[in-house]
Amino acid sequence: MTHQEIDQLVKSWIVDAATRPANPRVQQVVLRLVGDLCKAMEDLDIQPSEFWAGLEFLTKAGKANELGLLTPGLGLERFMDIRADEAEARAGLAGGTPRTIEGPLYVAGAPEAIGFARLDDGTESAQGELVFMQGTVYDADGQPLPRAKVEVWHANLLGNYSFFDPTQSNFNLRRTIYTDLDGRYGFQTIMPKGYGCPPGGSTATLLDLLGRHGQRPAHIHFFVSAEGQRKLTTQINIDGDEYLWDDFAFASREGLVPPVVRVSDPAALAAKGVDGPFASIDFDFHLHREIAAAPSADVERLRAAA
Ligand code: MBD
Ligand code: FE
Repeated sequence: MTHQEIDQLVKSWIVDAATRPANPRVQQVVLRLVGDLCKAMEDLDIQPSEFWAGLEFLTKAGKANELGLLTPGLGLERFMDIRADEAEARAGLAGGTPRTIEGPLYVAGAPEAIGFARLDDGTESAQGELVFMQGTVYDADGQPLPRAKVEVWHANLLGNYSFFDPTQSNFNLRRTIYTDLDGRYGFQTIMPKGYGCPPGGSTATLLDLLGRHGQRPAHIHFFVSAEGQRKLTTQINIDGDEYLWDDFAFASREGLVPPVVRVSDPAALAAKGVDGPFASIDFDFHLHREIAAAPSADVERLRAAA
């Protein structure tokens, strides 16, 4: 069949078959996606057994709650970031801390603190590297933002996230920190390890067929929000990780790899009240002011809430 014939046929199913007013946006999107799929089936001569294998793959991925993992793995979450960056540039917004993907592992409702929090529950203190991370949240004019909301979450030493990993305590390595009156936030935690897609899962199986790995470099996630500012979704990567520029989720970006400073000077340890060396990471967040000309940066999606 020609693409034109396919378009006509798909329109007859999706549009002409309607007997009641349709939701126009849903109709538009479904018409396009079904048409594009039929064209791919025709062009690639996709056989029925292949079609059903694909459907069964998605069914299994959905049942295992892996569609939110497949999305970054196929680059689609990165693609939405690229489009958001382009929309902001068209609206005249430039500079600011780069965004990068949320990923599937945020949990709402983390314990709140003002200024400073400890993220880890101490269970991995003996094996993990102690980390202090701190900085200031600024608006587009370079003014510090008091009481900005900094939501932070990261993996443990096994690359696993609390809630999704039921062996961890509630909200381990997750906090909501409001900046102090100088716009500063800070936290103590343990150095995360990189994440790997669950072995044997749908995402890992597909990546294997594509000749790809399913590893992420060690990273720390953030949502940063404040009154009148566009919500920032971002991450920092831990410098030196072997996957730093080889992330299966394509989320590494210039500007999101702050230096990690190793501190062992006795006076500096004493000032922190710790008895061993630690890693220190300074990182400031620069937000954009909210403007109507750019699509909302506050992305709606179903998120876990513990
Ligand atoms: C993660 O920790 C993550 O951040 C992403 C994007 C995908 C899988 C695991
Ligand atoms: Fe992550």
